[in-house]
Amino acid sequence: MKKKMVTALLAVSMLAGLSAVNVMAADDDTITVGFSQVGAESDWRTANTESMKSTFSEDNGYELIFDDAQQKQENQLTAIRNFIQQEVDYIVLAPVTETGWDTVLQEAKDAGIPVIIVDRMVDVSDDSLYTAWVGSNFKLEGQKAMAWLDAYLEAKGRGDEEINLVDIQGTIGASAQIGRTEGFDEAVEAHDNWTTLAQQSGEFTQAKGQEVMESILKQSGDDIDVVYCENDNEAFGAIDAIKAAGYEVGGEEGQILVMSFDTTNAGLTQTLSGEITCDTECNPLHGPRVEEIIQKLEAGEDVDKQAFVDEVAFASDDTVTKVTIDGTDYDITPITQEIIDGRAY
Ligand code: GZL
Repeated sequence: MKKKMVTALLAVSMLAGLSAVNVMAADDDTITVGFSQVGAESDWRTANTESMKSTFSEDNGYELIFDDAQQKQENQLTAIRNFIQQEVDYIVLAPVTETGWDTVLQEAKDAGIPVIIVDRMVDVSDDSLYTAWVGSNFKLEGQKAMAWLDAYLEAKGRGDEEINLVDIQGTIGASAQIGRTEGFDEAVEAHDNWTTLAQQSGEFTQAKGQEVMESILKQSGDDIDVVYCENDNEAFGAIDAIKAAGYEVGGEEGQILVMSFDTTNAGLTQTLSGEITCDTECNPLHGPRVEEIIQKLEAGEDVDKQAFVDEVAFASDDTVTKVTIDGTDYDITPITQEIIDGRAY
């Protein structure tokens, strides 16, 4: 039952001298969570949704109201307003893009409903409009991937070669796209012999990734050395397009080197085969992390405003097994079937 309704009912019952505590106790323990999810655009998103649904289950003491926004912000705004109307105890938002949230988050704040942001970030004028955020450092993901590329090409004797790169971006304006593109752009900027041939959104989907890759291949297929896909599903589509156009994917000279993000099971399987040469993790298992925030809030404890998830990276071979970003070392682990079998998503 909605916490506020339970509280009001409890007050009325006590005034009327009715012993409604048992009924209240049962209902009062249930925490109602309204979750506005981006959509179902990728394997990563599917794993993220599963993590949230399995965490906020009835057996665990929650009532989860789940809404799939089909990658449209207007659907998320509608869902949040519905959650407010239903007087949920908490609103969890996985925002499709960073901007456009101030008004609706003010409505939630005015209704006294804490909002927890998960995965991508919101860009709001007043950070009191959300209680906490948990997600990834997307720029660091991009920096790790591009540092791996730099070391990999160097190790292959291609450090001074003219390298042409394609960036198949994620949904424009999403934190994951902003950060991964920043990591890409900064690395290209730092290499006089690296050139960005094309940069276009694949919307984090396989179909759009394939469509964009097909178009770029038509224009400059023979010139492409590296394709940086901002998630696994774009990489799956890009690889299909590259092969269909008669090119080879792989890390050797003359092949098109494909990089990716998310380290989903399917992505790591294609890393094991060598079709993806480097897959940088973006961990989707946010259910327990969000629950920890809610349980702390329930207990009246302080929570961190922002919490970054520690993440790793994998490669198809052991050419490069470590990169250093701003003085911190990060392992790049050669992928094995055993690692794939042992991972939770
Ligand atoms: C990253 C997440 C991105 C994934 C994509 O945290 O927002 O959205 O990288 C997903 O697979 O579509």
